[in-house]
Amino acid sequence: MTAFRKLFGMFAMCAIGVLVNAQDRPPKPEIRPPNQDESKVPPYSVPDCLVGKDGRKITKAEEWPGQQKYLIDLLATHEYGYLPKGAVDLTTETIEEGLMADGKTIRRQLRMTLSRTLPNGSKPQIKIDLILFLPKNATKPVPCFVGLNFRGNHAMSDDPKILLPATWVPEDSKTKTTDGNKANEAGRNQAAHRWPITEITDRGYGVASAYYGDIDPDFDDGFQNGVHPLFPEHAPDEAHPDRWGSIAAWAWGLQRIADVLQKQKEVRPDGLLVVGHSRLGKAALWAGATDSRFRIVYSNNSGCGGAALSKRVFGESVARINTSFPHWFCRNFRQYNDKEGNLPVEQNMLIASIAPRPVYIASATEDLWADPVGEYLSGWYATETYRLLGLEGLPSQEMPAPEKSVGGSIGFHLRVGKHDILLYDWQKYMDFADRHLK
Ligand code: GTR
Repeated sequence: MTAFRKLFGMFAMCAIGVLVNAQDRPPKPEIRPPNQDESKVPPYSVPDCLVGKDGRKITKAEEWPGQQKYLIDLLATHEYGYLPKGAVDLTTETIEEGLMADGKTIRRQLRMTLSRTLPNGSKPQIKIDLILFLPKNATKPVPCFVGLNFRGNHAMSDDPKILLPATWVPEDSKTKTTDGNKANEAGRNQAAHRWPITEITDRGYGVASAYYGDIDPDFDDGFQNGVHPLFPEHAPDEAHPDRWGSIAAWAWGLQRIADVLQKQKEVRPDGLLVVGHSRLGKAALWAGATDSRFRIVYSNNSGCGGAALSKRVFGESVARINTSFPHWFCRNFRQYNDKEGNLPVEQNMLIASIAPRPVYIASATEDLWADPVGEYLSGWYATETYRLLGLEGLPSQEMPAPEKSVGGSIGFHLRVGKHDILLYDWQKYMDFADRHLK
């Protein structure tokens, strides 16, 4: 065969490949271009968190628990999907413990094994590596922040003792992974700016984290890995469009971590503070809404599907998030792609569903993709619920100036800068916890 014919053959094969592939794949949906111009926000109305199933507005605090359950059911059905009901066997072993270089923080690494005997006799299991940092000099159990991390526990600090995740990690500039989605040493310390560990333990708090990929690797594989094999009877499919996606799976994982932390003698069992940044902020909100053991809930730049109102269609939209991340929400949520007006739920309901527990929303000035105004407004539109319960939410409909922390049982600040979680945010989170845990 001449070189020309070889080349032509290869070209023809590629062209056929492209054609076959194009036929296999559903046509790419047209998504509205993202809007980041306040004057182009469409007219919208925010659902009233206090209007019940029967259309009546509740006016008494005693009616709240029923209404709260109703809101959570709506959010599960249309957006996040229900968590599985079945219990798992959970064992924990301490695999490493020591003192951090600061000389005042204890580092404890725990391996959680979650398993479940299925009707067919098989016993799938997964492992989650939990890392816990505690103030060495604490004289009594401490409140403890708990939040998942994006790239592995070893990315939280330069501490060489912190173990690398054994599970799938993305190959990107932050994991510095080049060899088959395996974490390596180069990823150590890459996210340390997000975890000011010594500053946290200095203020008398613990902080616990696990790599979110240990719970559910963040790619669309039809729910084959992570915690999903433990619950085959709860697999999302066309007939069950209200079953969990990955955000709910991460939330479920946070709840299993709470099971473990409540048994650590240095941790105040009533002092678990769930926190998360961005997609993990969405997970923290859903974990907090569905599990009242989380005493305070923190959303850091959680944006669309987190604290930001969907109906403003500002920055990331429902269609865009469902297209980029088809595995995050339940299937029902896709009905609202470019039809936010039809949504029976809104993110103020998510914030309200946490009441009467305190909740804090943090945004950043340059993080327009996450819609800071929409994040603030969901807190504002949840404020009436807190007031019904005799608590203060946010002070007004007007978003405060940057770097001014406001609110009562709903807190808010707008940090100057980019999409991130920084020491400034943590300082406000600890101030808020100081106030509410007294
Ligand atoms: C973006 C996504 C956001 C947010 C962010 C993150 O790509 O559009 O919703 O979750 O990722 O998690 O960093």
